[in-house]
Parts: sequence; structure tokens; C-alpha cells
Amino acid sequence: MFLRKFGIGAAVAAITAFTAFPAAALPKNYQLGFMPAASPVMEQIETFHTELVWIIVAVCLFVLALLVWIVVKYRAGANAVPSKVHHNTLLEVAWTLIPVIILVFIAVPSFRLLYFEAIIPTPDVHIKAIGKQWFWTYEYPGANGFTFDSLGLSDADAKAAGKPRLLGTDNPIYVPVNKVVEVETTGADVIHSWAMPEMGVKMDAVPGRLNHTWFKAERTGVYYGQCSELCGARHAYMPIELHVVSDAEYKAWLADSKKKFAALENDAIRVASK
Ligand SMILES: [Cu+2]
Repeated sequence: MFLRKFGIGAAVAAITAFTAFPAAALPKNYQLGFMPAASPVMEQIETFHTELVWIIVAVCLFVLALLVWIVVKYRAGANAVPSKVHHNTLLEVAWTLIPVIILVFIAVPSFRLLYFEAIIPTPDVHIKAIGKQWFWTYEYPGANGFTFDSLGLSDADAKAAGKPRLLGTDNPIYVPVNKVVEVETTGADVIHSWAMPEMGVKMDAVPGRLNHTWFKAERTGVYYGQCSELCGARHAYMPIELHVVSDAEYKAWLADSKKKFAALENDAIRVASK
């Protein structure tokens, strides 16, 4: 944003292009940068992060240059009699004001991003994610709503299903592409966190509270996330598998799931009542 005005836009674009990789790809070993953004929030997080990196690089180089200059120019060998100069009003005002100005430059886009994340646009789809030790239960509310559990797969099951280890689930969640999805999170036992890197979402799931967040997936594909709040022994085994599909595929999945999960519920009721 503001850095582009100073002509660093091209460099930012080059770095972003360098660190980008194909849609819905999994992270690679030794890879730098974020997962490729698939939602407007994540795009803005990436932009802001890149701006911060450049500010950090500029400050570090400036301080390093000052240190090198002082070490070389004011070394004992070249200054047998040390200077006794102290106090410089202009310098002292400068080293107070410049950091303040840098912080204001950081604060403005930071608050803009915070509000963009926090204010949920009118949602098209609601999902409730309930964190449990150690899996996620999802509710698709409404008259035709249903609920189901989404468990991480064992290594053998993941391999058989062609899903990545510790990321694939038995029942993935589906959302339509280019629609605002509101995610409500809560915890059934301890604090969990529903996190989906490509969507720029990480929301705590706290027992007794209902947190809200949102994303709008801009590309179809399969995305993986994980519980991101240390929640106990099997914290690492409660992944999130999200399928972003077309409207028609989403409607078909809704119809199927309604039958599938309602049948499961009826089975459970039958078993329980025996
Ligand atoms: Cu958890």
C-alpha cells in the first residue's frame, strides 16, 4: 500500500512472485513465505506482512551501517584521545520522532486489516466448528441443517485415501467458491483453535463462548488446516480438511450429507434406545 508510493512495489511484486507456488499445494520442505492466499483477508495479510518485512530490512540495514561506521571510524587506533562530545538536541529529537513515524506507518494499515478481518460481511453460508478432544464437529445450521464429526485419519487410512498425513479427515467440510462463509467456533471441553492458513483464518474455539470469523474462498480446491491451540495429548491429530467447490457441487454435497448424516444420527438413536 503506502510503500508502493515509494517505488518499492516492483520489488514487493518480485518477492511475492518468487515465494508463490501453485494453488492448493501443500507446503514444501525449506519453503519460505506463506501458503498462497485464497481469500481477500489472506491477500491483505500477505501484503501487510511484505510491507513489514521491508520496513524491518530497512531498519536493520540502517542500524548495521551506523554500527559499522562507528566501529571503523571511532576505533581506538584512529582515536588515541577519545572524544568527549555528548548531547545533540537535533539527533535526540530525530531518534525519538523517526521511530514514532515508523510506528504510525505500521499502525494505520494494521488497524485497517484488523477491522477488515473483524467486520463480517453478510454471510452466504454458516458453519459452526466445535473443537473437541480430539476432532472437530461441524454444524450446518438451518431448516435442512445437519451435524457431523470430522476425524483425522490414521497414517494407513490417509495413504489409502491419497490424502496428506496428519491433514486429511474422514469427513471434509465443503463450502461454495466466492461466497462469504461465516465460521462460528466454540469448544466442547478445552480451548481449541480453528485455523486455515490460505484463508487467513485462525479463531480460538473457547468452551462457553461463540467466536465468529469469516472467509471468502476465491479458488476451488482442497485446503488443509489444523487445530492451533495446544489442547492436549492428540492436539496434532485433529486436522481440518476444507473442499471449496462450485455452487452446484456444494448443493449436491448438502443434499447427500443431509441424508448421510441424518442416517448416522438415526442409527445412533436406535443403538442408544436398545
Ligand atoms: Cu484442539
